[in-house]
Amino acid sequence: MSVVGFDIGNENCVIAAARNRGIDVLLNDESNRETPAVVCFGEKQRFLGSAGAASATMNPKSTISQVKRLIGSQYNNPAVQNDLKLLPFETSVAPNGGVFIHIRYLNERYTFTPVQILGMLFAHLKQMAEKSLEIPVSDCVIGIPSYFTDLQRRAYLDAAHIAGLKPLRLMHDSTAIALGYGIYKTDFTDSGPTYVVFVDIGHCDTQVTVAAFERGHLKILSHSFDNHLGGRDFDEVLFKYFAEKFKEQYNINVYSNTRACVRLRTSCEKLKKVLSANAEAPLNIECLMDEIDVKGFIKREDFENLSSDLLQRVTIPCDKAVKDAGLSYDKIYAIELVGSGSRIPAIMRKLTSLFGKEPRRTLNASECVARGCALHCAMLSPTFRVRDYQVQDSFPFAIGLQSDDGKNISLPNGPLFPKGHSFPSVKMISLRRSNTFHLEVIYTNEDDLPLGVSPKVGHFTIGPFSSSEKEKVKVKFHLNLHGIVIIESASLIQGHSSNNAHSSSEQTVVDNEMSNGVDNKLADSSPSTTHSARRHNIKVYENIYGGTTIDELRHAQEMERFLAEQDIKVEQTKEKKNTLESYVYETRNKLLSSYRSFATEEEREGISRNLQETEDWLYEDGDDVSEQAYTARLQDIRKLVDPVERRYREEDARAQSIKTLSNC
Ligand code: ATP
Ligand code: K
Ligand code: MG
Repeated sequence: MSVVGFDIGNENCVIAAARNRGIDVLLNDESNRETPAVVCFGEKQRFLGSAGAASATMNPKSTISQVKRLIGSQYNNPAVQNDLKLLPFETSVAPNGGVFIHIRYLNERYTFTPVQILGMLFAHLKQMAEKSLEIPVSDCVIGIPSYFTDLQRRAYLDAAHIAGLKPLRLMHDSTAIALGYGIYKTDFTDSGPTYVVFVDIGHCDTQVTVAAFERGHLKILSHSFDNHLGGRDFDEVLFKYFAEKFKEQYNINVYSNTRACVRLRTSCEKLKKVLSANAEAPLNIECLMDEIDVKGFIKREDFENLSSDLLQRVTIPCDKAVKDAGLSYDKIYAIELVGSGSRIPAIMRKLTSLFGKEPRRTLNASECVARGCALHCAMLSPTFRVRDYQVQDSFPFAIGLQSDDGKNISLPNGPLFPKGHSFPSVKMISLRRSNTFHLEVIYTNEDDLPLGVSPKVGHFTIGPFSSSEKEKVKVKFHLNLHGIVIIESASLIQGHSSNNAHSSSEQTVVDNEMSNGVDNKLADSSPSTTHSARRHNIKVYENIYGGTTIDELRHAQEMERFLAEQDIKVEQTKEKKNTLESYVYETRNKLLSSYRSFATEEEREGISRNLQETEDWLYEDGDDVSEQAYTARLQDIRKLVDPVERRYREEDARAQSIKTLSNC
């Protein structure tokens, strides 16, 4: 059984797998360890991953990148609108409030959801992993940002299902990183926890996590983030700088030309990387627009000055994470810097002055998330034995309940799941109701959420049932392994129960934390009721705001199958065409050499003529035809060539046997 971890980045994806000897990062077709998170719609087939990135500047409008930014997001969120400004493809608002992506493909207009696009990427990565491991891949652990909402988490699961993957867990990126860091370390003492801060700067976001390590155990103390601060923002600083420069210098407005924008952004990203290792760097783009070649130049110092606001912002989530963890800077044992966006030298300097010590880079900056996920997958998988290690994660948002009338339901111990609550976790609440009722699950503190994100999670209908008087209803909530809230069950407790004494206080809560998340069997430790009580299960219907329905998911799966078949068909046709082409060249050569004495003059002429006709056909009418047409053409020539080939083989075999005999 496969044991795989996926890190889906805004820019790069990494796949790691557990094998006998440890965790390996899998290579893609280009033998790279990172695969661009790109889906490109070509003329007749999709180009995924590296192939997609290669055609990005050619077809900007049909190349989808950074889909992770759009998944499970509301189109009208101003933050999403800002992201869309940087992306060249066409979008609109979907009926559920999400994002629709519009593409011209196969001479038609196609509309996809971000879930579908991510599904395509997952399918590609799955295929890559299968090719590399030579076994089917389905069980996996997938890294996600800790700030992902319920909806984004569900969207990830949907995308994975479209691709035929079975995620055992969606795991917070930095929890995966902390696991990879802690599990092999043996120098943690018993004299108290060791506190480590993980700073992950990716392409679009920055995540900071504080973890406490003890022997055989890690506990996440806090997660914090800036989901609008990453390498991309530094590219944008350069982009704006050069766009202005070129306006003055060459009188061109890059903003008015999609392709020029894409090319300048790509060049600025390269330039930024050069500046990480050099004090200055040039920028040259041929024919950027209006047939003008542009030349530019920038010093690292100037780049750092232009980026001073961004650099300052890196400190904010760091500070918050340490505060939320209830620690002071002097308690921090180490700061571990990961994510390729952190390779800008000024970031290291900024963090050194913030923490009063230099961050380390003990982990592999681009692979640690995928490795941690694969490790966790091994821990969850029955087929692997991993050393005993406890991972206790914490959920970054407080989760609460509202009743039908929009009023907050106050529970004795604060929110249903308070901020920083460890999960997976189960809570049982008791309410007194006489009829079908509704519960709204919400994130109670909007300030903690990413900008513009709706605090509404889902609407749950509990019923139908009715009773002549208010009865006790127990609802069991589960903040599951993925960080998704579900109602696991609801039941009506009828008859007198010993607890009814305090029925004036409406709710009782029982908190049932789960250990390492592996144990799914939950003991019902609710207050016991007397013998006369009867228990009936009540139906629960969930409506997730902005979620994908079963029908939509089924449609998405069918669409993915259709698109994948189309890709295969195109690939097979290309192969058949290649086979025919090679056959033509090989036969022509053989006709002059090995076959020469086995064909009559007439046969040779006939074959030569056919070969020439086929070659001409391949350049003209036969340039782009069906798989069958290439096969039929090949069969036609073979009819002429096969008799010659047979004679040649017979003679060859005779010669061989004579040789063997004479050797005896
Ligand atoms: P995210 O975590 O936001 O989803 P990701 O995981 O794909 O994205 P990473 O691969 O960690 O992101 O980092 C990509 C970013 O790192 C890009 O902005 C890239 O330009 C930047 N980057 C890569 N190498 C360097 C370098 N040498 N110097 C500066 N920046 C770099
Ligand atoms: K990555
Ligand atoms: Mg990342």
